[in-house]
Amino acid sequence: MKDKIIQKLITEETKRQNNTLNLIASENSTSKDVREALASVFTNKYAEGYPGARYYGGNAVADKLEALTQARALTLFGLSPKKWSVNVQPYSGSPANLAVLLALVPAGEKIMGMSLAMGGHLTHGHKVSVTGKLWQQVPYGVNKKTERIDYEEVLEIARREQPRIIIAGATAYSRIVDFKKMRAIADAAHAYLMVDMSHFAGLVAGGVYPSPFAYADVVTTTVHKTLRGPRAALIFARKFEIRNPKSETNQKFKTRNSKPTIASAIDKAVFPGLQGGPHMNAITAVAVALKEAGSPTFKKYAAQIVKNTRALAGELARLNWRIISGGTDTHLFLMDTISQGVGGGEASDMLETAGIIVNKNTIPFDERKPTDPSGIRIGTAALTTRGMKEKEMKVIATLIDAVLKKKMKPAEAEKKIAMLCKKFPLR
Ligand code: DSN
Repeated sequence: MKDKIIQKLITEETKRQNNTLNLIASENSTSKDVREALASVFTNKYAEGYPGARYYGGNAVADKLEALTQARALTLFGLSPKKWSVNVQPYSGSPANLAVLLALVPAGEKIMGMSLAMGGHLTHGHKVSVTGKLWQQVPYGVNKKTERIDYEEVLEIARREQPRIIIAGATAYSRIVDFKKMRAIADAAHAYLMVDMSHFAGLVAGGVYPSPFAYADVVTTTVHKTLRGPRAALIFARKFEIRNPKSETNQKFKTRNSKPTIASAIDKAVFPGLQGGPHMNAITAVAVALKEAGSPTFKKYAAQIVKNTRALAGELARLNWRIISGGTDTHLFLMDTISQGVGGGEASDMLETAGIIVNKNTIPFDERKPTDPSGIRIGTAALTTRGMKEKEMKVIATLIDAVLKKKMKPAEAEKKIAMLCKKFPLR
């Protein structure tokens, strides 16, 4: 690279990623093929519109690429193109979620999502997000005792509030969501069911987390978490007519010759509603990642993620750390640090000094501020990509424990971590 300053920063970041243990639950490390696709000449192309209906010339190859990506996405999750459509253009998870809401819920109406404080995502209607400004969030959370979703309570809220859409999925919830129950709740409230599977999409693809597709009307996902692709998102939508076609929003999407479907309304909300030209290089890399995620090795990878998370959480629990909800079914868990006298922010900083990267996180019913919450979130997808297994997870739990309880100097921990990292280099 001619730009030496940028080259230096890339080298520095490569070193940082190689020499630290990444336990951030929403991150992963992509294959060389994914990165090669991202850096391809598709970055040069404007392709506003959809395959076969573009606003610029020169899109014959882009059309093939986008159609192939759509086909790979449907195949990966076992979906029939007769029943499901997929939009592969969202720049990332937040615009994907926003596009669904713009397509299906008139502004000002109620949307029901898990509250941020309980593990939900900002774009599920939190007040600081545009989704909480354009719509009214009806939040649900977890039971104080079990720290798991209380479906009876969710049903009660949905019946009372009658939201237009219910969003299942979270960013800091370690348990399997019961999609069948969420569907029954949505039906009882005459609401759409949207599942945001961003965090666990790779686990669904790998067959170690239940698929939401039998129950949801719409499924959104980012591609860069457990799915191990580039930063991008997908929206899967059922090809049925949207309900309440008399509402203003829905009329907007009605075309002269065809009745609006959920899928067509969402396509229009993505482009031209919300975005301009799709990032064709990102879509190229999505296609590569989707193929990788359909391989037998990816199935093993997904299963290993869950084993690793359970091993890490189990060992930390044995060392007397409180794991929220008592464990995990997925790639992540929340750990209460304040009960051992360490704030989440402080814990994250202490671990980073030793070379362990996590994020501070609120825990359910947190009494502290989100800027300095009571816990940390830990995920194993990135370390599993490096080839680490249960044995390494136990070592890492011991190191986390030693650093947080100040039984080991950060410099000593750093040395041990550097050795571990060297044994498991990034791809
Ligand atoms: N920021 C992501 C996460 O960490 O879960 C979600 O957008």
